[in-house]
Amino acid sequence: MAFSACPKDCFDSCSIITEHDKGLRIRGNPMHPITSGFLCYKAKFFVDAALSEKRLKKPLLREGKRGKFREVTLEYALDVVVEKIKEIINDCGGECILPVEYAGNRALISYYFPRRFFNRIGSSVLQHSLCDEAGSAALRTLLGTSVGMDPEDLRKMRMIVFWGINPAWTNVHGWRLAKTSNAKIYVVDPTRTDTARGADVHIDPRPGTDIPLVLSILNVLSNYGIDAKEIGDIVLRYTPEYASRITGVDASRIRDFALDLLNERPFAVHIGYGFQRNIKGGLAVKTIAYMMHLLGMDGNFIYDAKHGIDYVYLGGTPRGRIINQVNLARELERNDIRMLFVYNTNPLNSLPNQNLLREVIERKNIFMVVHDLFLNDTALFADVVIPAASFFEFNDLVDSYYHDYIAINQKVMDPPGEAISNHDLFVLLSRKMGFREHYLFEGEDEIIDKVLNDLNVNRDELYRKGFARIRRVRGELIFNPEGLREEIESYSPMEREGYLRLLSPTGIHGVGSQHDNIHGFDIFAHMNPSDALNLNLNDGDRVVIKNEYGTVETFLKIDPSVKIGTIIIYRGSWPSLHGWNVNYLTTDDVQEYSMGAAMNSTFVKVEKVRDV
Ligand SMILES: Nc1nc2c(c(=O)[nH]1)N[C@H]1C(S)=C(S)[C@@H](COP(=O)(O)OP(=O)(O)OC[C@H]3O[C@@H](n4cnc5c(=O)[nH]c(N)nc54)[C@H](O)[C@@H]3O)O[C@H]1N2
Ligand SMILES: Nc1nc2c(c(=O)[nH]1)N[C@H]1C(S)=C(S)[C@@H](COP(=O)(O)OP(=O)(O)OC[C@H]3O[C@@H](n4cnc5c(=O)[nH]c(N)nc54)[C@H](O)[C@@H]3O)O[C@H]1N2
Ligand code: SF4
Ligand SMILES: [Mo]
Repeated sequence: MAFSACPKDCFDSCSIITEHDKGLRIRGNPMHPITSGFLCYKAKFFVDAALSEKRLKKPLLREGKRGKFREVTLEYALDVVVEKIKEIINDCGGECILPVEYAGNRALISYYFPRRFFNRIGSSVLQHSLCDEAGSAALRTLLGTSVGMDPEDLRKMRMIVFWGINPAWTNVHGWRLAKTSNAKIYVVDPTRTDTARGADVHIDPRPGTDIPLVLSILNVLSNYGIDAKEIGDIVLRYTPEYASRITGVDASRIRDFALDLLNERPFAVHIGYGFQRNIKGGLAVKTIAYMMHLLGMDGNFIYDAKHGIDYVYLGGTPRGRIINQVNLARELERNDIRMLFVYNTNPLNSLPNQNLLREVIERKNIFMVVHDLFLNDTALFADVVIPAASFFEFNDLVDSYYHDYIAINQKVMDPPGEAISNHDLFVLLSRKMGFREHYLFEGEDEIIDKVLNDLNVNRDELYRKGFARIRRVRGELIFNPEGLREEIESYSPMEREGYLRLLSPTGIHGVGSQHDNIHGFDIFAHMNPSDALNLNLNDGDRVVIKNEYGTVETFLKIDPSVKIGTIIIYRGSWPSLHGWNVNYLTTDDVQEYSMGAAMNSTFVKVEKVRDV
């Protein structure tokens, strides 16, 4: 028996008990206060994925057209990569190389160690902006921090609001915490998700109208001594009746919500990542936090968590120029990046505006190195593919952006064939580059010990239980409403005549794009019955969905849980398996905060495919 720690990009960071004497079996660590002895739906596929015949075992070298390869040895593949890196550095400098990485594996060594290599060669640096970054930046401007409360304190709340998040699917242990508390549960989400169904009250604003919703709550609260003086007389305009026309939420329900926020204190708000991926998403997060401040609840949001981990030690200090992630295609168009080195992410799936991204990489003949476990869409586009290890195949530590535990991940088997962990890959690359610095060769165990020492974690306890509690670092909240009034004045709801708003939330089956190749994702276009009636569409119809970014074809599912005027296609399905995914339609426009993602501000037309 050993302890694994789930390194997927997920709030819960579960501690896992792994049996590996007869086959490989996993279960949730019963001692862990958050994991509580169970794993999520998608964890069923971790073992299948790790043992899958589809795993990459040998490096591949492109031969001719993209997608055509021959197998080579790891030694040879790394020689090709190092030669190319040296050539590019000589010709145009380290900044012409861009590591494209994200949270496919967010264990500390796997995530940070490769950065030491890229800092050493002076590469460009990817500015993460695809997930929660706009909301984080917005919170920092208002409160000085995006680090929220310890979710275990949810048990002490009288009311819990899940605002634009679907924890019944995306944060199952947080959902359990709420459901086993005595708190009244509110959900604010245009979609009638499983979370909304399980809540006491579901408020369903039109997407992108959370700001007027909050302003109308403040309008109601102004009658009860809550004075939103920092934003002047704006709240006077937002009577519940006025806001109801923008949000689609009945005025009486807005009033009830406002009074519950006033009377059911202390309350907590788990501010979702999903809903802030919209053009004014960061500002929406900030407006919610402002409302919480006025109610004296500003410490009670959940968004990020930090624990005094020394990231500079783990990854070094980046010095290169910064390239934004969300609109990578446009960045590549206007600069001289000649190599993308991809690991821990699947950009030819997860980034918006896929048509442009693929076209630019092709047109500019950008050399792509891809380190992954599977031959996914990004790997299919690569010049060199290097097989990666699964989390059963290396030692690491996993922290959490949600709770206050760090967990140990122990190696229980060797990677198949020549598959190699992130740590070991970059050690080999450093050696081949002729580098000498000790930090490029530091071993997994040495790094683990250093991190544990810094965090004051007792090593024996960690290896006995699988996890240890660490201290949340948040500091004082420093309230700064400067500019908020002007920002709110600049808000106007987005609409497009004749179009539906496309939401691309998280499905239940996988994490990001992981595992569509193992068991298949939901690839339907989900539509409310009333929109289907208007458009003369029936369940199961083949439909074409299009806008200025692209055109896709799929089947329609009539789904009353979808808000009128919107359409839902879940994110993450593999274009190479289905010919498309939702990011062939999504906008790569960015928000003001952090140049953050705004995929949920996409509009599409839907028509029936005519038989020919
Ligand atoms: N339309 C739309 N698009 C979205 C979103 C949306 O809401 N709508 N959400 C966005 C969000 S929130 C996120 S976080 C991103 C996620 O998007 P990505 O960052 O692309 O995450 P994944 O799709 O999970 O891909 C992670 C990849 O890392 C690989 N991997 C796993 N472990 C390892 C390892 O140890 N080493 C290496 N080298 N590779 C490994 C996996 O096999 C997988 O191919 O997607 C974004 N895309
Ligand atoms: N099963 C599973 N769990 C995961 C992941 C996974 O891939 N699979 N990925 C992890 C990652 S990377 C992330 S970022 C999180 C994401 O976790 P969530 O934040 O739960 O993500 P989403 O499902 O994208 O969005 C949540 C909800 O936002 C709603 N929404 C969209 N627009 C608006 C709006 O304008 N206002 C309001 N109020 N709501 C809106 C959508 O209807 C959706 O139900 O989940 C993590 N957990
Ligand atoms: S994906 Fe999330 S809930 Fe599922 S096992 Fe991993 S950390 Fe736990
Ligand atoms: Mo994310």
